[in-house]
Amino acid sequence: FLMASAITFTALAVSSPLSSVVAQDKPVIRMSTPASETDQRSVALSTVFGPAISEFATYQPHYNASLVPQGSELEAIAAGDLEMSITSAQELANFLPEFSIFATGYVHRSAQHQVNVFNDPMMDPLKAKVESELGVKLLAVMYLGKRHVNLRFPRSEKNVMTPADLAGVNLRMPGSDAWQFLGRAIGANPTPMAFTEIYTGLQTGSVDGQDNPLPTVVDAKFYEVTKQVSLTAHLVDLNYVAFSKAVWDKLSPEQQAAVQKAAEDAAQSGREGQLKKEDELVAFLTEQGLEVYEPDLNAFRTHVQAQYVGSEFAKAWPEGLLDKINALAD
Ligand code: KDO
Repeated sequence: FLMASAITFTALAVSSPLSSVVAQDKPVIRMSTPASETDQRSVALSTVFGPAISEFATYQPHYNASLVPQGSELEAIAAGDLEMSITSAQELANFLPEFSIFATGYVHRSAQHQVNVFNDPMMDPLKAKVESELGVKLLAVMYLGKRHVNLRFPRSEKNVMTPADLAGVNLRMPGSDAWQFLGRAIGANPTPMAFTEIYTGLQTGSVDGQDNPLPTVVDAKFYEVTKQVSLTAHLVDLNYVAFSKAVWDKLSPEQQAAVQKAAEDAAQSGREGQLKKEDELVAFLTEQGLEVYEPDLNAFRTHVQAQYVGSEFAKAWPEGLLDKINALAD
């Protein structure tokens, strides 16, 4: 993909019987994600975002990190090798450390809280920085769900009620500092691994478990190779719809407005789908023989928050931002 140009145009030369030649150039919007085609965010983008922009652009999704490896999407957009992705606060924090605030355990409280934070004027300087430094526009916030601890062991072997119970547990977490810190903050021994390698990692026992929201546990079939979920809800997780500013700047104001609306509508549709699945899937997982239970949430929250206070991450947070986030409604 490194050879590709900033925008790939499909040039379609049509010879009409009247002998005029019509050249129709539509930018192709390549979107790369580690998520599968059936993930609710993928479904929302292909059924809502793609059709809404089809008059002037071609939405072209690439799933399972088949185009760009997980974690390299922002660089790819910045280099003009990709037009779109759904990126995480953890990935953004690699470039702009202040984004780690949104990757911190127990900061976002719900899907609606994420939306209220994203739409608040407090986000404007952060969005502007992502645009000027990475050439990426953050168009909307997508709901990934509440991340829980999902282990290979039955509860009789490992009963996860407090962070102390995760001591020595090799928990796969995505490979960046903000993710690894969160893994340690919940008490585990985090191991970095790409999303696409988790299933095999769990199957072979190279990791003891992983953390993801229930819809992902089901979509990626992790339930086939694990025995329990402790509903820690340590991160109400999100992805931002990330769009190339170079492509954006070539669109007309009407097209820009259409892309913006399409992203917001897709995010809304994906959020509804994901919330519904989160509700339904405890029953499904229980039917599959997994033990799904609530730990001592107060113990987790208190421990995690204490790890962030005074950390390198917290030092990068703009003054007063955490208070503003906390003050917003759910
Ligand atoms: C994961 O690797 O565990 C993660 O959940 C991290 C998210 O930021 C996001 O990239 C997600 O994977 C993928 O979209 C696959 O669901």
